[in-house]
Amino acid sequence: MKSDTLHKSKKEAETLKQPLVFIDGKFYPKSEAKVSVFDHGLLYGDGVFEGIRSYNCLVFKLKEHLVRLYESAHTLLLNIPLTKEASAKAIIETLRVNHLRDSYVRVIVTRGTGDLGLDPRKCKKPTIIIIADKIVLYPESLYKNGMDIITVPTVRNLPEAVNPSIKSLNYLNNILAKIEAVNSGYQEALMLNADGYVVECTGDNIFIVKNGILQTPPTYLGALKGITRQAIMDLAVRNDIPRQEQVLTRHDLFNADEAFLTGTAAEVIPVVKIDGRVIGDGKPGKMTQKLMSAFRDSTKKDGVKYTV
Ligand code: PXG
Repeated sequence: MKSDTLHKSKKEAETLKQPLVFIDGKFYPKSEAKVSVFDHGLLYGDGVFEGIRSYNCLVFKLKEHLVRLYESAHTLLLNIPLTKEASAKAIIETLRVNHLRDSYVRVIVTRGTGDLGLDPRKCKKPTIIIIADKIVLYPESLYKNGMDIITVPTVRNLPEAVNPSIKSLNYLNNILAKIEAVNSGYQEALMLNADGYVVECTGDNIFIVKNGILQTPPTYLGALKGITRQAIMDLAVRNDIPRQEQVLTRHDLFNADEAFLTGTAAEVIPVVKIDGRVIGDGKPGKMTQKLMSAFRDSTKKDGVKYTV
């Protein structure tokens, strides 16, 4: 009996130390945070998600992330049973209960529990999950020295099939590309569309600098409308940097003066080699460094404040 009690209190203590995960309005310790095996998010990847960062108690671009989440869900005819305001409150509450000043928040909305069979009408209520944790995607040295990336054979999903603007739970297209890069000894994959134009990487948008002009592929070619991508475009405006959306080929990339990737998880990371071709002088470029620093400054100032 005694050891049972001891065991229980030890377990309780361990449970208390765990991160708390929001599921459908309640908080559960990580080990208890579970969804049904009949959830269509698991069975079919039927759902949407967002990755959001907070910096020193400021949630970066919260409104923009929520707009994209609700737009992705709208296209899937997935009715999120919370207003955007209520979702924002739930995100902030998740950060607060976990006492996280700097965090990576994953918001997931699945079609919900149904049965076997694709028909989404079987799922009566979407599942809403919010995880607040930390994420370190790449080592600091890559931010200092730049990345070496490779083009992979898997092309980005056709916008006419699964539009890459939908941030859906179905990330196999990106995962296949990531596997191909990793199998070849690279950390990140450059993805082309079915016409051979550059679109993006597996979890990041791509930019180049050519003759002082900042360029990124238009999203209609098949890229996600990245929130960090837009933040960089806005910073370019504020810093009088000429910028444009431009259809780009690998040749354009190989002959760029600078290149970098942007994403919530990766933030802004320089690229110094693509498919063995050295970009510029092989070091993170001046404009890249300027934008990296402007981006870092903006994460310290812009955002929705919370207290822990
Ligand atoms: N393209 C794709 C395909 C993405 O998944 C971005 C671009 C950048 O978008 P934002 O809005 O974040 O600037 C993303 C988002 C990961 C991870 O673990 C990556 C993303 C999201 C969540 C997790 O690598 N990238």
